[in-house]
Amino acid sequence: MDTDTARSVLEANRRDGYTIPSATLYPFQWNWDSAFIAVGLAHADPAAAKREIRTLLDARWENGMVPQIAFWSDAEGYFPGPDEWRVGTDRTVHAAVETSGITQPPMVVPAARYVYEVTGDEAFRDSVLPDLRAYCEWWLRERSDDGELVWIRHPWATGMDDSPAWVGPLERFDPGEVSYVREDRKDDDLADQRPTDWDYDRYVALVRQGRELDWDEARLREASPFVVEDVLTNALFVRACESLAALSADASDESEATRWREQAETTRRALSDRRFDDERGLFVSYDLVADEPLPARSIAGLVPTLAGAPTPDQFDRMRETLDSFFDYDYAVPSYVGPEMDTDRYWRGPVWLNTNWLVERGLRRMGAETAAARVREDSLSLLEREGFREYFSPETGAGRGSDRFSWSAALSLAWDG
Ligand code: 2M8
Repeated sequence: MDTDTARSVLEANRRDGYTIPSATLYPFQWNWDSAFIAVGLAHADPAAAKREIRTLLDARWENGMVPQIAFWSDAEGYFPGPDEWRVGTDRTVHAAVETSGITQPPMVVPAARYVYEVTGDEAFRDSVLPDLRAYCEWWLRERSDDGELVWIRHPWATGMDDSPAWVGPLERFDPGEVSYVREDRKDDDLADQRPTDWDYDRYVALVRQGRELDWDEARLREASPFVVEDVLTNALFVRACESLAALSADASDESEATRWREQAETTRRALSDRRFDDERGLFVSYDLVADEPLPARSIAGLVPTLAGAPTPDQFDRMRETLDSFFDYDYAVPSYVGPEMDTDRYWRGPVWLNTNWLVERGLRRMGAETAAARVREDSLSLLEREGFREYFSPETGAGRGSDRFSWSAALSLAWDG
């Protein structure tokens, strides 16, 4: 793997204390992107890795939420920018910087632990622990009905924006007339690789509902047509709680360590007891508005392996399902099933970040051969196509933007 090029991509995308995902599509700090970037930088440039996490946590809202986007620089020409989100009435009520009004999967907590384990920097650990704790507390306080599983209220918050798993709840709601100008498809070549207008109308309508209700979680829980217990978010929440427990124990805070270890166990068990689809052989998300599961063969359903959630019987079933994901030249497609589109965003292409999560998950379950396949396919895609945003599982062709940060960063982590 070309580590010099990977480093140069990350350096070119670096801004003041953080790294943008892509210079052509995403020119601000993104939540889980920064987490994956920090994992890669932990090896190549530990000081930059620590800064990446610190800057992201500096964007945290007063209530503990770490936002999906922190607009540290001028957002003119980006849609939806701060004028659309209007976070807080005077726009700075919630945080030190303008942000979006949603979060993303809590990868920042395991990433902070990873960076700490590589660097051993206790000052870093002590600086981030209060923010990480506030974030996990926020999930439980604002985003859980039962103290077991957590929910999200926007497809963008899942990180897997146009996954076919979200079609059910999005279909049930009429966004009405939404007028806006998309900035993400100015490059015509991307039209077939980005989410459709049908999806975008609904994304924008949900943003406008959020700002009308002033991002009040209790009111949004009642009013939002999209309230989903996403299995990937919950798996990362388990990892977040485990990571918080490990960092707290390391800082000799035994009561916090016990508390988060227990929470990890509670959420892990709820995933296993309530979110495993035996017929499909993987975990499936749940629509809390319609009160029904969202059965889809999405890669999200494999990520609970990373939380150690499947029982041995469940994992035996998952091995059969894995075959349908491995039945492509390049593993692991983000979705397999009737709505698969091997070139379009989260509807089928292979992504490096979800591959990284699944590879580590399979390893946790002892499935070394399957894990090795995921790692090898990931590295050969990068070798073939460079640091593209996503790849066709059929042909391996690179898709989306080029010089994409987490692809570069994770190649360093796989190397390190
Ligand atoms: C994509 O999502 C953004 C909105 O957050 C977009 O489509 O504009 C997703 O791939 C998401 O997972 C990722 O964090 C983000 C930035 O790379 O892009």
